[in-house]
Amino acid sequence: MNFKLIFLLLLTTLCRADDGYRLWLKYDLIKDATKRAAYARSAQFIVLNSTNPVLKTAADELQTGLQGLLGKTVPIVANAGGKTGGILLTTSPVAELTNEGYRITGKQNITITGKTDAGVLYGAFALLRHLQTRQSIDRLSLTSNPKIQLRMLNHWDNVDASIERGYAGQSLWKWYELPERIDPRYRDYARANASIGINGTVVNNVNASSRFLTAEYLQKVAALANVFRPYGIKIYLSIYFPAPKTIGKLKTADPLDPEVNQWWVDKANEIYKLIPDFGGFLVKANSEGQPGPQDYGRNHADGANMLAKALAPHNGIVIWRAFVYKADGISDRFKAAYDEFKPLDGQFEKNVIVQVKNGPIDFQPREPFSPIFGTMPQTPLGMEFQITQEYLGHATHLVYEAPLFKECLESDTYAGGRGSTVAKVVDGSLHNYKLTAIAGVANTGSDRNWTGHPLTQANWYAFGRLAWDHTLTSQAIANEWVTMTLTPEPQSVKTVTDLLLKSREIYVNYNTPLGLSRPWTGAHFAPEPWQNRSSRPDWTAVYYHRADSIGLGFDRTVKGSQALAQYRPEVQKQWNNPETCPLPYLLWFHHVPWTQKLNTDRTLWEELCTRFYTGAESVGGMQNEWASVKKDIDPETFANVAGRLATQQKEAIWWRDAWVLYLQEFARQPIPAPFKKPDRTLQEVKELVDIYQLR
Ligand code: GCV
Repeated sequence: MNFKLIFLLLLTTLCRADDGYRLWLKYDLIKDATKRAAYARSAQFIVLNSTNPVLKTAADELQTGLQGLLGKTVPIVANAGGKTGGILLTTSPVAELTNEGYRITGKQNITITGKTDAGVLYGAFALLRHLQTRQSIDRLSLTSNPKIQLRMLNHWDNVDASIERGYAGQSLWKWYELPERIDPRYRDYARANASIGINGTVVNNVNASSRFLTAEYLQKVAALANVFRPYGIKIYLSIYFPAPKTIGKLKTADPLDPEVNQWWVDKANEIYKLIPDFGGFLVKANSEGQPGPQDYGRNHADGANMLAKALAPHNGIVIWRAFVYKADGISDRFKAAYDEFKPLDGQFEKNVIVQVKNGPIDFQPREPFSPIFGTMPQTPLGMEFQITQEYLGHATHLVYEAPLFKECLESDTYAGGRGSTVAKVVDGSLHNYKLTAIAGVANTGSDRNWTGHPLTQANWYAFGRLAWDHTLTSQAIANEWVTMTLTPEPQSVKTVTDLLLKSREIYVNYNTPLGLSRPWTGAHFAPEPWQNRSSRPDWTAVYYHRADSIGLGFDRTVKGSQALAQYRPEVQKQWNNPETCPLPYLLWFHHVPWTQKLNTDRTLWEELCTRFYTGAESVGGMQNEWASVKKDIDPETFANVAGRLATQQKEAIWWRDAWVLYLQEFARQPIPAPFKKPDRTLQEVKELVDIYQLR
């Protein structure tokens, strides 16, 4: 190849716009030559003396990363041959390590030790992260163990490639091409997950199709499992509870029926023949129209235990969701899950975990923690967060979710006295759970950059990092992600990190401040606080905010629905009194008069207006901050984010106008100075919303 051609190739590579596909695993050359040389001295070769597939992945990943960062070849060798300056990968039963933990030590020679092969893989990615974030490798001594055993993504992906609540294209899984054609993207998906410690994935929607349990589809699932295995990731399936009827042609799916039990035993045997390390089943039952054990007069434990017994001989588990609510319209939906599950504490088989959404309703921009956490000491409870932005502006609005996840994890349940955080329930330390799990409903899709909005890759990343270690700060995670994904330039890293950190609060302010919730149209996108008609009362907006001539908010105290009684007395004590209830949760628990003075020295009406207006205005601030980092960001990514922020700005004002104009009809007060009356009418806002509902 002549010199001119090489130069042109290099130029094309350097000028190529970044399409976001490489996520945080970019491994671009470290520009600082001194730093690069320092790293290179300890990374001249990788030593791996094993054919174990996961260890091999660790070595390959390390090699790819190092070669990119250092701009030189880094060979993988079977032994160091007496040379120094290499990275040794090894498994060893080190006392301070749990199964998947790792230890990285050394100076001239670096050793990555795991108790298991997966531990080495996570250690390899940790070392790469260390270099990607330009940290010193002098006297390396990093030890880390995951705090939660099962760290999973839940995909709400359907057989037809659509994704329920997905905003980044179609499903990643091409069911019609599997098992023969393996899309290279499956492996890249596994790499990304392994790099942040995710070790399980449920590939199909909880509103499940029985198709996935047929022999035909199990072949396809097995093909995916084969791709994920070398990355330490187990595959799980959501199941359709009446599958014994739809596939097995039985007359019933009653969990106490012997034939039904046998059908599940046979099905489990069939699955494990194809996928020996199959993780287990995720189940949505008797929820939002999905069938379940209650259809046969049985309870959730009966249903879960039947499946658990079929999976137990293979070490599989059942993840049974607690997202349930009845359509009686009388009781408060807030209370439904607790009412159904609390009485079943201790009645589940050992290999069952009950998966609980972070809040009692449904992934709202801000919810108090679900009262189930801390009240079922004898039943392992897993956490379900939503990474996809169903109620967070889809893929248009920027909401960095680590602060949302942390707010819930750090909430005090008082289950074992002060300091009994939700995190301690979920990581098992409070009740000594033998099984621990955390799941995130994925925001991935077929869009080239995986998540639609380039900056919300950070939410996938943050979920994984917190699943591994919930004590990490939102700031540290954002900092890592920005440095690895967007730019290592310190000033821009700081600016974008700050922008991410404030984004959730800004969204809450213009969208659902002070504890408002669920003011959405059916697609959970446009504002519709006036919506008062639906097939069930708790699918209307007015059910939640309860605006009237006196005030606003849902009274859940003893005078109201009494949902507060589901929390421990210490929590009740703080939240029961509107004077001491934290403002972010105020309208979740109290019907507050419009003229009530809050501790901000403003009345409820003034405070609401202040939040709607300043929230919407702050999006402009985010636009300016983004503009200030332009020089350090890839042009394609920069323009993509700038465009989305501009849409967000427009829609934030839309949200503000919808709320203030609607609520003003109840509050009957002027918009307080210095804010100006919206320059459109409520009718005009409603017409705009109608457009979004046209067929
Ligand atoms: C998968 C909410 C969502 C549904 C989702 C459900 C659930 O109601 O809007 O799309 O269904 O939660 O978590 O099961």
